[in-house]
Amino acid sequence: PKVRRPKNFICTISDDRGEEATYAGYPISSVATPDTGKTIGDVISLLWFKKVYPRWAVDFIETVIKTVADHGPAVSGAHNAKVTARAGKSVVESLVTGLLTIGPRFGGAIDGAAKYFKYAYDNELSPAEFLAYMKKQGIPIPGIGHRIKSLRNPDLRVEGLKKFAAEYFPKTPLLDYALEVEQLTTSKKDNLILNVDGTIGILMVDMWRSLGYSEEEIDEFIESGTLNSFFILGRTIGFIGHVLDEKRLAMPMYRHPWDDILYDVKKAEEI
Ligand code: Q5B
Repeated sequence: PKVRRPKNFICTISDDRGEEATYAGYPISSVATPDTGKTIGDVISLLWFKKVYPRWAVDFIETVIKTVADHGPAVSGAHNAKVTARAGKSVVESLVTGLLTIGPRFGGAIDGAAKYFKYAYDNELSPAEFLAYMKKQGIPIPGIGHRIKSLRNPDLRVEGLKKFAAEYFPKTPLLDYALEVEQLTTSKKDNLILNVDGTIGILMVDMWRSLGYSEEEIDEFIESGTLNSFFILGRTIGFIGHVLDEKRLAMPMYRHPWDDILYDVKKAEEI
């Protein structure tokens, strides 16, 4: 009898053994060229979710990627990537230093926003109860707050995402709840808006629910970091742009000016 050799790796998303490699069963040629009508959103739905998503969901994914592609040179990740490029490092080395800043404060609050807002909504916490719950957790509410955006200086990316959802999503109960929370947080401080990370995380949950995913499947997406991956993928476009910009401009090595550092060094005591 044939004895199957145990495999060291399993792959459930793509296959390169035939004449043409496939993405979740679809030959690359059937999604790659413009005549197929398929976009990066379709490729993501195949390779990340192994499903053919309806147009509105594919378009939403694509909108998210385009929305987060860059937010200027001053943000943590772009700054790191630029400094690294100016130290003479390669594109990939500079890129990863930018990517490594993505986390709970910068760009990587998408998973956390989905997790905590979903928890609050599912457990029917009022916005005030949710704020009290988060205070007990001892962490800022992921998806709330921005360094430069506020009620007076609204984030038009967020407005764009909300407009898309209002037009194309079957329903947006979690976003509606998050906007109630935002009313309360902005009444305390006007930059405690629902930010771009929060809007993406929350709308992705609304999207997956409308697509018929189970709560367990959605929780698994959140726990595995799927949501932050949208920011990682999109912002990679911008970081590469900044790195190429540095190389094109042949900028010299960066050194931070002394007058922008508070030196507060005391002579170490002997012990
Ligand atoms: N407070 C984003 O803080 C920021 C609070 C809060 C309750 C909150 C902060 C935060 C959660 C993480 C999050 C994604 C660090 C942001 C992004 C992409 C980006 C970036 C870009 C791009 C900003 C001052 C006072 C304190 C705090 C209270 C602040 N946030 N309370 N829940 N969430 N948010 N990150 O302004 O009483 O004075 O002690 O951690 O969602 O990353 O463009 O820059 O595309 O690249 O520095 O858009 O909100 O203020 O931290 O000094 O706090 O507000 O407790 O209260 P700030 P802090 P108090 S989008």
